[in-house]
Amino acid sequence: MDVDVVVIGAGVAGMYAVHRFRLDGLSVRGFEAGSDVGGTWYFNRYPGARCDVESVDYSYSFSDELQQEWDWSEKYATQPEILRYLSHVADRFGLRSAFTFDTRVTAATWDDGVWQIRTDSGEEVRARFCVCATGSLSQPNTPPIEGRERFTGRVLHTASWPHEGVDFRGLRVGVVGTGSSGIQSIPEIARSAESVTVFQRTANYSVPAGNAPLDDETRREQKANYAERRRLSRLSGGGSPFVPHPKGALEVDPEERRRAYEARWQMGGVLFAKTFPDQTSNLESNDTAREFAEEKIRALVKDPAIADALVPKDHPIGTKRIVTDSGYFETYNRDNVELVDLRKTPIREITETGVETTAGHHDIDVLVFATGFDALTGAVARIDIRGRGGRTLREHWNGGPRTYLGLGVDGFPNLFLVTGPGSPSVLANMILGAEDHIDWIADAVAHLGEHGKATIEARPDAVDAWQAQLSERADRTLFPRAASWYTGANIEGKPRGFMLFIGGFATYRQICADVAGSGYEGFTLTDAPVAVTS
Ligand code: NA7
Repeated sequence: MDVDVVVIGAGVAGMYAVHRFRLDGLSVRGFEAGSDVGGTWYFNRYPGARCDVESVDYSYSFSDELQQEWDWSEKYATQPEILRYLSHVADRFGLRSAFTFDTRVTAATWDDGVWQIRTDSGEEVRARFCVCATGSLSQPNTPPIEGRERFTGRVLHTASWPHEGVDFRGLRVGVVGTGSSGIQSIPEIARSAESVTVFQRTANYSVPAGNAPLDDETRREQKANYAERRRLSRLSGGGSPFVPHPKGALEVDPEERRRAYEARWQMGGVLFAKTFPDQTSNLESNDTAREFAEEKIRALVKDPAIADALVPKDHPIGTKRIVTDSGYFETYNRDNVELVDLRKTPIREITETGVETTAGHHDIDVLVFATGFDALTGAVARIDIRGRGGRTLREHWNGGPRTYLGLGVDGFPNLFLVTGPGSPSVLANMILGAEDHIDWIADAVAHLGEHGKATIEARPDAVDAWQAQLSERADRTLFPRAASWYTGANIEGKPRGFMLFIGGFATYRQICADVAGSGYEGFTLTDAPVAVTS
C-alpha cells in the first residue's frame, strides 16, 4: 500500500479532506487537474463570477481561527476573492504538499482490497480508500450545435476561462446560455464589448444580489456571532442561517405575502425561492412568487417585447436554481445588447463568421458558451472506476446514478463520493456540505480501524431504499417538472431522474449521523485482508 487515502480533486472538498485525514494520522495523496487548488473557483474565471451564497456562510467552519482571521470584502464574494481565500487556506494548513497538480486521475480499480489509482501522467498509486472530491459542476458541457468547429472566431467556455482574462473591446460577442454563468457574465461583457448577442433557449429567474461591501462593523458582528450562525445553518434547509416565513404562501393575506416577497427580493439572491415553505411544493403558492418575480422583470426592462421574452414560462420558480445577478435584466436596456429567443428562432447552425438562426445570421467575433455542466455525475463518470468483479461505475450507473446517502455505491468498497448525486449537494451550502461529508467519511474510516474492519460498502438494498426515498421526496415537490441539470435533462442522452436529496440539509445531516451512530446500518463492513504494505 502506498497511502491510506487518495483524494481526487483539490477544490473545497478535496482540500478539507487532506486536512482532516492528516489530522486523523492517515497518509494522503491528492490529484488535481488544475495547476493549483480551488476546483470550481480555479476554473470558472469568467467576468462577473460570484458565489450566490453570502461569503460569511460560504467559507470553512472547521477552524474558528480561520473564520476569525479572514476578512471578506463583500456580501457575495467574487471568484478572485474566493480563490484568494482558498489559496490562503491551502497555505495556512499546508495542503498543497499533498497534491500533485496538472494531473488527472484516469482510472481507479478495486483489486484485492486495494484501490489502484492511475493518472494521465502514468503514475500508479495504491490506496485503501478513494475519495472522489470531483465536484458537482466541474465537467463543462459544450452542446453539439451543428457547425461549431467551423467558426473561425474565438470560442470560450465560462467554465474554462483564460487565466489572463479577455479584452472584449471592439468585439461582437455572442453568448449561448442564460443560466447562472450567462446571467452573471453578460452584464460585465456588455460593459466593454462592441455588441453582445444573447442566445437564450430558456428564460431564467434571477434576483438581484443586493451585493454590498462589508464594513468593519458588519464583519465584527458576523465574527462575534459565527458559532450561532453556523448552528442555525446546520438546522436549516439549505445550509444558510435563514428560515422561511412560518406560514404557507396561501395562508397569509395578499399584503403580507407581498411584503414577504419584497423583503426577500430586497435581501437579494437565491433565498427568494424559500420565502414561504410551500413555494416549491405547491403550484398555487409557487404562482404567487412567479407573478411577483415576473412583475419585477417587466419593471426592469424598458422594451415590453424583450421583457416578455425574458419572463420564464417553462418551469415553476425555484425549480431551476434562481440566479443571483448584478444588473442582468437592466443590461437589455443597453443599445449594444440584443436578445435572440431561440424558442421562436432556433439556431440552424454555427457558421465561419457567426450564428445562423431561423431569422437570419448574427455576425460574431467571439462565441461564449455559458452552457453549463454535465452536472453531478460527469466528473466521476469520466474516470474509469472499476469496483468488485471489474464492474465499471459507468455500467453500474447506466440508468442514472445510484448511491446510498450520496456517499457510497454498492459494489465499490472503500470508495466515497462527496457532495454528489444522492446528497443535497448544490441544494445546500457546498462548503458546509463538503465538510460534513468528509467528516462522515473520516469517522467511518476511524470506525473501521477501531473495529478491526478493512472495508465498508453500501448494501444494494440500502441503495434501493435510498433511491426510492430520493424519488418520493422529489415527487412531493415541483422540482421534477423542470428540465434542469438536477434531472440530467440538459445533456442529450443522459438518463433522466431527480438526482438530489431534497429533504433539507438538517434532515440529511441527521440521517447520516443516525447511520453512523447505528454502526453504519446499510453498509457491509468486512475484515477482508488488505494487500501487504510495501
Ligand atoms: P446552467 O445553469 O446549466 O445553464 C446553461 C445554459 O445554457 C442554460 O440557459 C441552457 O438552456 C443553455 N444551453 C445549454 N445547451 C444549449 C443549447 N444547445 N442551445 C442553447 N442553449 C443551451 O449552467 P451555468 O454554468 O449557468 O450554471 C450552473 C450552476 O453553477 C448554477 O446553477 C449555480 O449553481 C452555479 P436550458 O435552460 O437548458 O434550455
